[in-house]
Amino acid sequence: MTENVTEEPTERTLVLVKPDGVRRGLSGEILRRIEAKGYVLRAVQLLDATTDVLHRHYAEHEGKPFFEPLVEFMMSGPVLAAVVEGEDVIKGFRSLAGATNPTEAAPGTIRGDLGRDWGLKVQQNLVHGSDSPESAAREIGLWFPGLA
Ligand code: IDP
Repeated sequence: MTENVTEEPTERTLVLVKPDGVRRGLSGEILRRIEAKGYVLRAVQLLDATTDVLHRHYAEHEGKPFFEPLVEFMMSGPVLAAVVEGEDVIKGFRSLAGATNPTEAAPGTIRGDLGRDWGLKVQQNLVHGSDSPESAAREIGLWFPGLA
């Protein structure tokens, strides 16, 4: 007798360690938390983000007061981009990351434990994680154009 097991395809998300995280030497700690949770790193690269990629990445925020300062901040130093794989990883990584504002992020989360509110126009909140399967596909294509 054969078991009828249907396997869900594994989900992928796009994670960024923003320039504040790279600058503060937290990339390793952030990747450690991702791997400790059981997620798999499929691709990782350190790069200087271009204005074109950032305008497309943050297109939904265009026109908001923090948009241009955010793009400028994201170009203030190297960014670590990663494709992370695992079951429900899109939702799961956002749980690991915590709330957008580091002051409000719960202890135990990346932003809650390691982030702080610098009182600037942009929340320097260490990480980005895709918010839906559609965003993940779009963002992975943007940051890793060669990845199948
Ligand atoms: P998320 O990164 O938690 O998904 P989003 O609302 O998608 O949050 O915003 C993208 C990024 O824009 C945030 O991570 C943060 O760096 C910045 N941001 C969002 N809202 C504000 C704001 O009200 N003031 C300043 N910066 C903001």
